[in-house]
Amino acid sequence: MGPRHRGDDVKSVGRAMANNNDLAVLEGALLAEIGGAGDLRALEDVRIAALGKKGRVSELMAKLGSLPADQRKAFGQSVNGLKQRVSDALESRKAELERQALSSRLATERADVTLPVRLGPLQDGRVHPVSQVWDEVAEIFGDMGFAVAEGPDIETDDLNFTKLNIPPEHPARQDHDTFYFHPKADGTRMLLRTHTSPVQIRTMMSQKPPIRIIAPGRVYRLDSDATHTPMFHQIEALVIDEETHLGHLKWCIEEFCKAFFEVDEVRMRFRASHFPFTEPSMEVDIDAAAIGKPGQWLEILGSGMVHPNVIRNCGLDPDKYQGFAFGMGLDRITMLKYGIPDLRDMFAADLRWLKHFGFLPLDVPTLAGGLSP
Ligand code: 2NL
Repeated sequence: MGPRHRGDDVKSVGRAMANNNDLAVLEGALLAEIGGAGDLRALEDVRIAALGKKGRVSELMAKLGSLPADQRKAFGQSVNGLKQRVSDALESRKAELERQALSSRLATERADVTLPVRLGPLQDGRVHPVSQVWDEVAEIFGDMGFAVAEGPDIETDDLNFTKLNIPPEHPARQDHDTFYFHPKADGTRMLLRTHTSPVQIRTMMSQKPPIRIIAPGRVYRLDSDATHTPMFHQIEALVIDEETHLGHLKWCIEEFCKAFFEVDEVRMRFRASHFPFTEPSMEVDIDAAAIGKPGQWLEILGSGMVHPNVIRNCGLDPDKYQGFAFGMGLDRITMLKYGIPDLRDMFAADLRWLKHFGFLPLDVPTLAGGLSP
């Protein structure tokens, strides 16, 4: 619609003044343009050209004043009627174009919410097997009512050794191959904890029984060969109450082993052992059938009833309270469960190894959803 047409209309109105035929022609033309507008922008252009301040319908209204008085009313009514019908046509065409735009968007931007999660950047990252097993173990013991306790990696001699019934001259101190810091001015020596037991000591010193905790964490020993790294991961468990006994310990360990290795039965063997902080003490082996290799025993943890001296050292009455504790190497049970052959690869930060043995971030272990993917 060019300006030439517009001029013609105005001229014709000026000439014939109230020619209803002219109005009908204009209405037909406008309705055709509205029907022909292919999108919302084109339709808006049509609206402005018709009903805008300088639009063709508005200009007709402006001519009203120049008409003879007897024609004004009828002409005004005709133009208003035209204006109303053009507005209605614009409205309904607009609604139709909006419907079309929406359905074409819905057709092209379809989302199938039943598709598996697309990981995007998460695709490349992997959770370290030890982190995965850490979470698995926390899930199993959490289900049995244990809380997770954590403590500092840098500890005092007292909490790491003395309170655990390992006095200064005790030979077990040598067994632990401890990393010591330089002595402080007051003579005390800090160290890198050699086990997570100080976490349990702290718990016994600050909480009243019943106590049910696991303490996972990094531990350090001055030792490095094919089966030892100077930093490794341990998880210890502690239960203290008034009547906790060896039967509870055996049940708890058996339930853990079945849940962890995801088997219905596990054959176990308890061997007498010795730790300064437990009496009696037992090492626990499981039948390797649990990992698909029947016919061998696998040592998986050390355990025992907490020594009365340890309970007393933490300010609790050993005549009132008793309980059990056990400790195992997280790295070792990780290697056993997931068939990882070499300990030293575990901390080599080799991305190819991590891609092979690692877990997807969304494979969070839960008892309900299955512990391992
Ligand atoms: C092993 C043995 C063990 C404990 C850890 C413990 C902690 C407190 C009191 C008594 Cl506070 N015991 N922990 C007990 C027995 C064994 O670990 O071979 N770990 C790899």
